[in-house]
Amino acid sequence: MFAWSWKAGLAGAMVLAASAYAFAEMPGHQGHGAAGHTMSPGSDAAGMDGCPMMKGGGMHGKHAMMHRQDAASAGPPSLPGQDAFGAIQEVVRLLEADPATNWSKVDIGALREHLIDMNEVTLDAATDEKPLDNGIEILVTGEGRTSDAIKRMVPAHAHALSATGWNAKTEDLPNGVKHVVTSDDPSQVTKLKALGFMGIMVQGSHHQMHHLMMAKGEFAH
Ligand SMILES: [Cu+2]
Repeated sequence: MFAWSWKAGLAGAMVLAASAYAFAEMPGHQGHGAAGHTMSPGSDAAGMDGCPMMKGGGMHGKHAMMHRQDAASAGPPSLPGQDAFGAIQEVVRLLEADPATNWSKVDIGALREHLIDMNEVTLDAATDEKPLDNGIEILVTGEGRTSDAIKRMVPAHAHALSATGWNAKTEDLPNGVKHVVTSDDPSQVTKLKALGFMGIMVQGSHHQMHHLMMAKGEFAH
């Protein structure tokens, strides 16, 4: 049931990665070298930004103008802060942009709770991975909120994994879950062992749509 979203998500991620790479390749600060600075004899030490013209006292004239242009073309900062903050901000913007949003049902608090769960599972859960002949067995455990988050997220993810063709099941433990993922295909077994707990957890891109549904008050994990 999640097959469409994980394929679309993978394609999207590849496009993003490609454009990030292209952006990194774009000429930016190299403008320094190309636009006619010449290093005066003896000024062998570069200035604070690596540009020889900066040596010994601030920026002025043509150089300062170029810096202003660099700043103007770079635009204002785009990152809102922490990843969870940014994820919520994006969802709120989507809801605001959609005239059909039913604000009487919107529940941003639920989305926040889920993002805290994601933090707990990603950063704080303890994992003990045991290779099996046909896959991997993972004990995922934690204390308090971490254990609660594991019990909410890992079994739900096991259901979503059926779209990958792997067999995934979970068993409740007092402080977490036992997650067993197997395959009949030996190459997939090798992959499962390489992915381990977190690599398996990030399979599929269903979180994005789930987050929006959660915020709309239409989905409970
Ligand atoms: Cu999520």
